[in-house]
Amino acid sequence: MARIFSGIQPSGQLHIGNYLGALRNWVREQNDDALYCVVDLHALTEDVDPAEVRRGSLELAVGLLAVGLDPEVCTIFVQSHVPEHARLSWLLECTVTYGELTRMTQFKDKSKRGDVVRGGLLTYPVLMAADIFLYNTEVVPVGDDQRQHMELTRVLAERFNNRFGETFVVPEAMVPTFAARVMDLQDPTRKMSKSELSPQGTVNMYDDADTVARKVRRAVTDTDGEVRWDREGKPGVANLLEILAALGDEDPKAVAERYETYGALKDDVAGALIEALAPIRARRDELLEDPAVVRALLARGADRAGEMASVTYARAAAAMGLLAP
Ligand code: ATP
Ligand code: LTN
Repeated sequence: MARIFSGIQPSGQLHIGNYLGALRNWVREQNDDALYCVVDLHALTEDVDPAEVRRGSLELAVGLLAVGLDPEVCTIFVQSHVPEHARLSWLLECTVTYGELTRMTQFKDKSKRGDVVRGGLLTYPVLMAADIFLYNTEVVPVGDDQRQHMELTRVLAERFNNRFGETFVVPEAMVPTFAARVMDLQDPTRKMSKSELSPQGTVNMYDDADTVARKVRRAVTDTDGEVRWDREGKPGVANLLEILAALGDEDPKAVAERYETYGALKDDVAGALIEALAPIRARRDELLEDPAVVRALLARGADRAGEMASVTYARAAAAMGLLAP
């Protein structure tokens, strides 16, 4: 069984892009060698309210359980509970170059948005690499937007191994074929995102049925009127087709053939989303009634993760010449 690791930030609300691009695959791939992490340190790279981060971390852990991760099968934990993430990140910062970091498109996009650009936003992908290396990860299930970060991660592993001796496993990204980049329903040229404020263009995981139906009905399409899967030429329609295809494990081209009108397509997209999200919302409501259970489970997850992480960190520190304590 391959060692699997992935992470998600506790900033903002979970949306169907997170679900189709990442979480659904986390659930499918979970095994007792899989670790899933609430990356709270990554959330600090943008302007955040401390109370929101705290609340968001627990709520996100609840969300991971609600989508179907089973803590008896995989390990679920919070990044800051395992101090080796930040410690290994520093070692790796001393191997990455400034040019490599400033070339990252996510850094370029996000640094344009705010009025200050903090160091953590620049070094964000290095912390992500540390997350991955600590557990000798082989496979990282992520959405399409993380491809560039994964490429840098592989470069850092190879560079470290060449310079300091075989230390890290070189990981592979696992990106779904369809719905790996779910687009904003109001602006289908932009990815659906937690941090971009586009409430009408974003279907949140816990939206009720009426809200989901309204957002899908108002989704931007085009004036051509033909249902066809064409990501470049018809991004709005292609996005709806991919959402429906992913939910039914089908090919979007085959799905397109079944529809004559945008209206019928939208009805079915809304229906499929409502059906998929309802049980998740119900489980989340149940879990929120007893947060102490979730916290206990996160503590157990951090213990398990910490044991592995300390071994890899010690190996990397020794390889770079740090004197053992
Ligand atoms: P941000 O708004 O800060 O970019 P986000 O919504 O991308 O946040 P993350 O925590 O960064 O959320 O990502 C969690 C996982 O969800 C990642 O694997 C990411 O690739 C995936 N993901 C995020 N947005 C989408 C999307 N629109 N379509 C498909 N996958 C996505
Ligand atoms: N950068 C990722 C979140 C993330 C991650 C990771 C994903 C942080 N550490 C390790 C996979 C593996 C994002 O989705 N924005």
